[in-house]
Amino acid sequence: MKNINKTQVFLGFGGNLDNPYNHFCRAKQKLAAHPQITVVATSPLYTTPPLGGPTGQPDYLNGVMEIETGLSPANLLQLCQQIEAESGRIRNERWGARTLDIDLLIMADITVNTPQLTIPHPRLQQRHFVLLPLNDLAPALIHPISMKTIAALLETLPAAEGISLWKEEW
Ligand code: A4P
Ligand code: MG
Repeated sequence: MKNINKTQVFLGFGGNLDNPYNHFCRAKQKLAAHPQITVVATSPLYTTPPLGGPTGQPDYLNGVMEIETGLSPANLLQLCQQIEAESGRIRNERWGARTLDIDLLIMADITVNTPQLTIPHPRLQQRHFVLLPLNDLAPALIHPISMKTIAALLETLPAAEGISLWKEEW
């Protein structure tokens, strides 16, 4: 049986190189096959204009996945980074174009503040490309620091520009 000591986790997916949809699907298969992970749900996917980073990079594909896991935050980060590396991701500049980025957005009410890992993800409340798909999955989820729901955080942002629904299911 999978998952003794389950923690509910929301992972943010992003990518804008080399057909990111394929990388998302392969990453989902790898996560689902892991003995300590159950994939619970996936959000619709959105195309989103790049935020920050070098000018001229392609639009992103963004989505969110809900999982349950018995892995620690550090071990889950390590696994996500291994999956990113297997997708051919090369890290050269911050916020630069990438095949696959997997961020740990929220892990139940766990907070982590180490040089390698901050949970909840420190920028999630500023970003449509995170909050829109997270709101599709879990509008009533409470952010464990602001204590606001995802729906309430989304309402505080100005209207989204340039984001469009790309695919409902994956
Ligand atoms: N790290 C710390 N906390 C976390 C966490 N909660 N989840 C560390 C994942 N990683 C975390 O990340 C840099 C380091 O952050 C990691 O080594 C890890 O130890 P990275 O994935 O190597 O690089 P990055 O993603 O470029 O950096 P960063 O600062 O995490 O960027 P963001 O904030 O994730 O933003 N525009 C659109 N439209 N869509 C996007 O998906 N993504 C970014 C990246 C910028 N613009 C975007 C998008
Ligand atoms: Mg990242």
